Amino acid sequence: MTTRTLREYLADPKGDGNPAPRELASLIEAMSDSCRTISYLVSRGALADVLGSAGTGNVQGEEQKQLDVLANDELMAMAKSTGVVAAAASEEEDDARAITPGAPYLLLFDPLDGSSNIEVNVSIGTIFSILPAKAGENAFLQSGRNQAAAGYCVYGPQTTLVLTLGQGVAAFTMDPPTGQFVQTGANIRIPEKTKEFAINMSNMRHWADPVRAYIDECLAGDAGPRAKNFNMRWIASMVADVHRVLTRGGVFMYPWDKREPGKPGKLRLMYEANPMSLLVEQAGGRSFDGTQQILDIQPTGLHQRVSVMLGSKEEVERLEALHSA
Ligand code: AHM
Ligand code: MG
Repeated sequence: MTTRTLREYLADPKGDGNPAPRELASLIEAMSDSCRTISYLVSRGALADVLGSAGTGNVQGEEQKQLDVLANDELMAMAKSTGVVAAAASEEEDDARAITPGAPYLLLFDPLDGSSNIEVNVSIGTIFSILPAKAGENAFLQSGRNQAAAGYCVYGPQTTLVLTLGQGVAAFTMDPPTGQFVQTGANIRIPEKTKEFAINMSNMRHWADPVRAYIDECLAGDAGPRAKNFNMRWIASMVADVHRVLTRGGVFMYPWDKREPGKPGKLRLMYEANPMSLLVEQAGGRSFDGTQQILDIQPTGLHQRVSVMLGSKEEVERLEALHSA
């Protein structure tokens, strides 16, 4: 395995001698610096007195944890310090913030995904999406295909940054003694076939028929139409569940359900589903919202929600077939 640092990777990501665009590389490096800071806070937990509620709510009506707020503040300060972010948007803030007029990029993030896992010491992460800057109040409402880069950092047994610049997926593990992100994965590919699904089964009675049909097929095992036994995992941190899918295959779902029929799903398009979908597609997988590929969605709102089914190609294609039956 290569021992390139993230900086060395960004100097030649395709191995053809050409560096990533300079301002994009500086933003991604700054993002990795913030992830190191957040990782440190997460790892100290109660010792740093950062666990528990912040006593506030976000635009989604969700309770904010202290770490949600600290991670958000860290990333907003970073966006300002780089000088290459025209505006930034966060799951934790109602509106996008104007940062550096005329700068080339828009930055979107979920500062700490999987917040319900903070207190129980289970993996959580930061998800980010970088779009080219545009003028006007709808500058952020670009389809996921426009992303210049996307990635996440998972704070688990290791702190791992997974990144795409739109030409393959690479992974970098933070080396605690030095704080350096060192490349530990190149050209990551999701296995096309899999026997593992991830969905919150407690919502089964609320699912739409095609999702129910798909899970019924999986549960039927080798006697059923899929003729194989499936395993199930649900971490309840999208970052950690998607990291497993990228690592060993599988399908991750948070589909629309009947609990609140007017709500398209739980997860957010711009800073959760889009960056994860770009990573998954770049790794040879697919991502679907029940109607179309997630990256093809024309966004209508910064915090819009979306139904998510993503991962191994064969499984997502089966879900697509069931949705068009
Ligand atoms: P969050 O951004 O408020 O943390 O919510 C998103 C998380 C995802 O990481 C995860 O897949 C999902 O919510 C878990 O939801 P549930 O608790 O319904 O299983
Ligand atoms: Mg979140």
